[in-house]
Amino acid sequence: MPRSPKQPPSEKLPGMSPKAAPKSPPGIVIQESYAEDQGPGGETHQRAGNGVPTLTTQQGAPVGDDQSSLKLGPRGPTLLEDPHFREKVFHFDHERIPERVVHARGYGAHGFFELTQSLSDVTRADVFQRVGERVPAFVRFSTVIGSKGSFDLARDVRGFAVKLYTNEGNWDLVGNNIPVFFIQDAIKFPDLVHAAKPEPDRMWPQAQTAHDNFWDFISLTPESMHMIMWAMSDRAIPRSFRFMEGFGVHTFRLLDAEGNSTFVKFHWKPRLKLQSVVWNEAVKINGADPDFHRKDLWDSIESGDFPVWDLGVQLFNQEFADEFEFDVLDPTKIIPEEVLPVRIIGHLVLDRVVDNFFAETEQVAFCTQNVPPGIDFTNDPLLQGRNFSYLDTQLKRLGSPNFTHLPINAPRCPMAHFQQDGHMAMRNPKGRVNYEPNSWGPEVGGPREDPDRGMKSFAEVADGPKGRLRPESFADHYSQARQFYISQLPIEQKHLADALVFELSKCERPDIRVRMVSHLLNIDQDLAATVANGLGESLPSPAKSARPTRQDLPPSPALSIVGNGPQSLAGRKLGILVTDGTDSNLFRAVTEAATAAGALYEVVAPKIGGVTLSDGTALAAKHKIDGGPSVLFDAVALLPSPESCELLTADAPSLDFVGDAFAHCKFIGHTESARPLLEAAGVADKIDAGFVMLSGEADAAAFIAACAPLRLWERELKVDLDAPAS
Ligand code: HDE
Repeated sequence: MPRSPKQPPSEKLPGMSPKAAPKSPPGIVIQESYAEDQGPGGETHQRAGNGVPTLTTQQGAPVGDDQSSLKLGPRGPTLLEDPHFREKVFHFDHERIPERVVHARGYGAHGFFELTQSLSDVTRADVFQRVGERVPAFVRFSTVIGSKGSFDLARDVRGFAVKLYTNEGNWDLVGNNIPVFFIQDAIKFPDLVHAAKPEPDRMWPQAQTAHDNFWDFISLTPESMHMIMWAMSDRAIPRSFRFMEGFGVHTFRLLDAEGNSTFVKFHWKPRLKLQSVVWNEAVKINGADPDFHRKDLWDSIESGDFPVWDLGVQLFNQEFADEFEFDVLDPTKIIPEEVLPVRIIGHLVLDRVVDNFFAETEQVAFCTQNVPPGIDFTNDPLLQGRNFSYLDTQLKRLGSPNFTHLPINAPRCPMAHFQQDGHMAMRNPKGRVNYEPNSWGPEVGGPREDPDRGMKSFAEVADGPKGRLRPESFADHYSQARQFYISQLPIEQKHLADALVFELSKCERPDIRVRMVSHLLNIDQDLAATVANGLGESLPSPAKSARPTRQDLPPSPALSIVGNGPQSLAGRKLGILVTDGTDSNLFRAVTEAATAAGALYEVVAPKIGGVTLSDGTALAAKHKIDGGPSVLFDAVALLPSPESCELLTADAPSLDFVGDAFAHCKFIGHTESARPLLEAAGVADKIDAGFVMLSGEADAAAFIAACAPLRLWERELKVDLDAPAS
């Protein structure tokens, strides 16, 4: 086919969905995240005669030469006297602060929380009083085990830490995307984390629980079984931060002005609904794009498609707590939504990426103890331990008790106290008085307590023997694990068993694998049988259990991801494979239908320079085929021209593109001319409801509509290598 001359890049059609102008957050005053150094006249730069900003040292001295260090002769020794060199390298040597012991790899963004239903009947917390009022927010999502430089799609719990800058102080709701935790008492946290992290002699595996130490600890810690069900489910491999729930995990208290308490559990629910990837896909995403999640968040915010989570609360009183079948102080238990509905009271919108990763995302310091008046703690032993740990860890990481002076950590409301000095003190009080009580009068003497507005704890009466104790009411470790398992759809149960088999297959010690299966027997017989079969082990006896597993807890449909999926491609991404000669009308129709559905698209082509469409238009590519594998997309469209398709049939990345999309149960739109590629990829004889023929422009909208369930899970359910022969 004759090629028309390519147009210069600036005139190309875009290779990805056009960028919308980011909306500015309406109605909120956001403090600049980084104060600029300014001269006395407000100028930010010294300038050369030609107006170009001048490079200076930290002391403000103009730098004349930043290319070579000071030497004695061109080939002579470097002089220690060189102040610019010494200052520059000294500063570089100290650029890193210790990464977080856990949750080291994270990504943050700014936004706001807006109240839509007042809670003034149960709490005096200022943030919950006035409907329609917004407070600024900063959120940091994270993996738990991996180092800062690890990959995004590790099988892991995700941190969901929210800082709300309320009018009465910062509120840090430091939660996870899973509503329960591995352990019941904070004293076991160092053991849990040591066991999960790379083994201390060999220092592997990175960002993975698939190793002996983790499963050794877990199989000796029955209280972790409920959390293990969640961690082995697809919740631990989310498609992106935008498609995850968040949970405060612990039971907290809300307090009204009289000090009356209402228990509360906090939930963040994504407007785009839940979605996860499959494990084989996660493994490949980690290779293709280790930054998959952070880029997803950045791209969505930068394109103006701001992610939104509703804030829900489960509110209950002491009577409910007394009657509920599990202890509400036990962080390994949930209260099913079907038992106690989640009431939506507001939403969180993320609408601004950070200006500087280090200053904001790395230096942000969350502390569970940061609660404003009207929100209080319970005696959950994990929460109590966390309240010590987070403050302590910030001192280690940020190096000074003045970490609250950093703009990202500073409250946005007025504050006044007598704490002073220390490393890097940046807010230094003026005047003579730095103590109280004092008799200098209100103007000179500084701030005073306010018994009416000030923090008050719930006046709980506590009594009992001193000792290292666990309540009897924490002893049932299997019933809710079972409830989670039976609440999953068949495809989710399969993934859960696959994950256990995968992880335990990485354990070198057979006794650890078998010990885990003995716990699974207390959760569900079929699950245990499938995992044992997948491992090639015979079934052991069930693990000794402090309480029999309850068989009467009903499934909780709210716990399924697939059952609560989106039914729309909105917010998801379509990968479009094109070549020279691709039908321009069809390409436009597909992109228009995707955009109309609220989906993004990216163009994948044999060359990054792009292609020439059938009408002679030049089309820019976002990815070369081997850099844009189908694992990066939620659905794919194969639109090669007949001439160019032949070339792709011999190209391994092109075959993977198709084969993986099929294996990962994705919807595949294709032209008749793509058939040789389907044949070469070995899927032409497997055409099912997940394939949509794109014969012409009229089919584009139907294809995008067909993608709404996101995956055709029947495809995967046809085979299960782990299941015992029936
Ligand atoms: Fe954390 N946790 N944690 N954790 N955690 C930290 O604090 C700790 C726990 C969670 O994006 C550390 O600032 C203890 C539960 C998140 O900066 C550290 C215990 C939940 C983040 C710490 C727990 C979490 C952290 C490390 C057992 C879900 C990241 C750096 C009692 C509700 C916050 C830091 C961010 C971070 C201690 C258990 C969530 C070491 C002792 C349960 C989201 O202080």
